[in-house]
Parts: sequence; C-alpha cells; structure tokens
Amino acid sequence: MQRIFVGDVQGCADELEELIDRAAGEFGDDFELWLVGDLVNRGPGSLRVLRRVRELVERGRARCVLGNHDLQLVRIGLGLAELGPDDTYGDVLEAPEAQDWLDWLRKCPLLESGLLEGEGPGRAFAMVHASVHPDWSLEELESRARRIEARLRAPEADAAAFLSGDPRSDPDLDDLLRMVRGRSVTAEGAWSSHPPAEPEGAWHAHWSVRSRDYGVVYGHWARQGLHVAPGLRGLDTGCVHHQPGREGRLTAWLPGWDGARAPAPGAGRFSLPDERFWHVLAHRIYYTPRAEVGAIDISRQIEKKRDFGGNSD
Ligand SMILES: [Mn+2]
Repeated sequence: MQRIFVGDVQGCADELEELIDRAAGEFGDDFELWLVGDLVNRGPGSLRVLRRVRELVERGRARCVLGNHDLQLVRIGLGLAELGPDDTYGDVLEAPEAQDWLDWLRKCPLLESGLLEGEGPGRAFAMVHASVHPDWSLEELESRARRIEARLRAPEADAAAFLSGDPRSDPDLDDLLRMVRGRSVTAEGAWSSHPPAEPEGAWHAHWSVRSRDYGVVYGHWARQGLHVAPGLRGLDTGCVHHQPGREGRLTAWLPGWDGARAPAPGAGRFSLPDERFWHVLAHRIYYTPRAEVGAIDISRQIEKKRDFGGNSD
C-alpha cells in the first residue's frame, strides 16, 4: 500500500482529482491518501473536495486532519464566527446536508500518526495541520490531541463553549490553535501564527534541535513552500494561492522504500534523500489575497493573533 501525503487542498477540487487520477494510474487501488488538512476555503470546490475525501475516508482509503480553515467553517456553523470576505464556504453551508458536513468536520482528527513502510529506526510520524510544541514527545502529542478531539466531539453546545473560550486560560484550546495555526515559537515554547522574523524562530527549527524520534508531516505554510528536512515534510505549496509570479501547486509526498531509495542503515526514514514528490500545477488563479490588494490592517492582525481573528492564513 503506497501512502501518499497531500498538502493543503483548500477547495482545489480539480487538482485533487488530477492527483487521485495519477495515483490510480500508478497504483490502482493500492494507495492511501493522508491529507494535512485545510480541505476547504478560498478555492471554488470545497464541497466537492469534502465529498471526495470523505468517500475515501469511509472506504479506509484516506485519512485527514483538521486545519484552521476547516475549523473556521465549524465555528461559522456553530454561530461563533461570520463568513469573511475571502471565504468560499458557501457551497458547503448551502448544501441540503450542510449540518452533516459541519458535524463530520468537527469530528475529524487533529492528529494522525503511524509508521512509515520499511525497517529500521525513525519510522514513526505524526501528521498535523500546522505545528507541534518542540518539547512534546509523540506520546504527549497524541494524548493532547485525543483530549482536544474529545472536547470537539462533545455535544454541540459543549463544543461551542470550548471553541469560544480563551486560550490563555484553557490549555487545550491553546494546544488546538498551536496545532492548526502555529508557525513560530519562542524559546519558552509560546507559539504564534505569524511567520518568524528569523528562520530560527520557526516551530520546526526549535523542534529539530530536540532530535525527536518521530517525524512530522504538516501543511499550513504556503509562503514557506515545500519544506524537506530530516524529520520534517511541509507540504503546503499554495495551490489556491496561484497568481502571476507565484506558482501555486498541490504537492504530494510519496515516501518510498525500495532498494534504490532506502536510506543508509540507522539513518531513519525521514533522512534525505529518500523520496518522490508529485506536483499538480494549479489550473488557474483562484483568488487574490486581500493583503495584496492593499486592504490589510497589520496592527489589527497582530493584536488578534492569539484568537481566531479573521483566519486570514
Ligand atoms: Mn492552514
């Protein structure tokens, strides 16, 4: 079974179909999609993407984790947020079965983990949408994620109370936001959704120096682009952000394990180089970020950085 990790789709249904066609052409039915979250928003086909992915999940052919845009749709459904000017969730919210989609997304895992194929050390991995705390072991990450998932899967009123809380007084909510929105981290471990001023401030820079015994596959950071480093695969290459001068594409990572690509003994499964990436070019321009049409208020964004804000990522 070939595992295929897939970056942020964000409603780019045509590109996802192209990727699935390619996988079917190469592997028949013998592949599994592992999607890093943000299935919806900004692109034109959120509902199509949800239908396709859920169908695969229910057949045991796909896994996905919750992203910030997915979570924002859940919050809108719970009455905790309003549609923003760039949001394209309308197809989901207007579907006759909208409530069913909102419930399905709310119950999506926050973390998936597993072992890569093959032998030897370093096969364990975690898949989250955005970031993990640099001090967390895989066991701690799992236990924190399971606690948050339980609170999201609680009766709707309880889930709404959780999501409308204050992350400064609810560590589970702070962890949730770190996992779906984090990009930077301080030496003390406090996270931010903003890109770091210096490369050393990236969450994964801090995480890397702890020489963890598991790898992390993530998305969420289109501006950073494809990130390939020992123990790390960042797969958001901004398919939905395709625009003149900035190529957007949907990226998949196909971890390989055969004689030609096997890493040196003891090197671990996330060592380099070991791999294959597939890139599906965006079929067209989907949207222009408001930041780039001069309509952004940076100071307000920074002030709101610890809450869900406008979810402008
Ligand atoms: Mn995201």
